[in-house]
Amino acid sequence: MSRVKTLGQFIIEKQAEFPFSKGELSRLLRDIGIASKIVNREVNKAGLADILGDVGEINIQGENVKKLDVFANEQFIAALSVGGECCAIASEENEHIITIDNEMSKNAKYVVAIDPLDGSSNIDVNVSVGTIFSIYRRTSLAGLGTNEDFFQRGTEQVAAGYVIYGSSCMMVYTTGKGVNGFTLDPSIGEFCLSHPQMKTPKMAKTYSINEGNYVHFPEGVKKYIKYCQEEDDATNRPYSSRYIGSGVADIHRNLLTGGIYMYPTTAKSPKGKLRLLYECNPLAFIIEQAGGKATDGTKRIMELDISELHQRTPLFLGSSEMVDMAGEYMNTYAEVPTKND
Ligand code: AHM
Ligand code: MG
Repeated sequence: MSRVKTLGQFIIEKQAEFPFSKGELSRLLRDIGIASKIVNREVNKAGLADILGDVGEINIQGENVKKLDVFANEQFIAALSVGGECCAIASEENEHIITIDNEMSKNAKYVVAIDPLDGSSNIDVNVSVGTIFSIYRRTSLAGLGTNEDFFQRGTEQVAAGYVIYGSSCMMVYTTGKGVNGFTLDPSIGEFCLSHPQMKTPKMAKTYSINEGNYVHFPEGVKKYIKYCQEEDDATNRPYSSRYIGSGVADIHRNLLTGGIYMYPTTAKSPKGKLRLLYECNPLAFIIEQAGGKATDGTKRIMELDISELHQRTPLFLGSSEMVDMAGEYMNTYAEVPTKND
């Protein structure tokens, strides 16, 4: 008897726990899993661009070679459009929502927000990238999905997850009952349950932030970084700095081993860089379900109001005691103006 449990089997088992469930959410998760396998296949070929053809060229199969983030966006939109469970998609790649105008989807229950390829500046250098997704129940009654369907707090998420295209490909998701991770076994083409009920340590010694922006950070962040760097045996400091610039990869590492990821306000991004709808809320849902925390420095990410699809927010996410400590620094130095030191 095989002890391997595939993503498909796991989803069906979970669905059976809800006797009145019609399986729409299960099918939606399955569709996202299928699209991510196709994206993974292309990400794995990224280094072969010179052989297979550069972006904009016609490759040896006679196909137009597309940028991977465009390709990923198209794959997820296609997968979500045919399933009939989703009536609208909000994507980082599209200014406006994409409504799915067919008979089945018009009355679908769910909307999906997605960052199809996060960390895309890392593709050309063979560093892990990821997909982030978030699923809400629509608030409009029927017909085409609307912007308002997406203007819900993160606490209303029905499910959220990410896929990391790394040294192995993993899908990590939650439906609000813990977090489970599945690793793609390329030999059978299936995501297999490898990390059941993931928990993140409450305290750790890794901080992740783009310190190149240091001079423009709020005073509280500067002081917290200095705290992380001080020598103190009792609290295991100095901490280690780990930042690769691919949010899913940095956050996945910190989820497994503990740590804090920060993207505060900077001069270039005075409201923060990351997007609330399809980056921060889903990542916050996952980290909270794993026992961690996510704030904008003071307020819980999942309780922030949203009025724009591409709204940005600062993000402090990870081990609960580290996020609390960073929040204390933010509070203490809230009134101090940022100075270039
Ligand atoms: P993207 O969605 O355009 O890829 O931007 C999001 C990414 C995150 O994955 C990453 O943590 C961050 O932006 C890196 O930004 P920076 O290069 O400013 O440090
Ligand atoms: Mg992104």
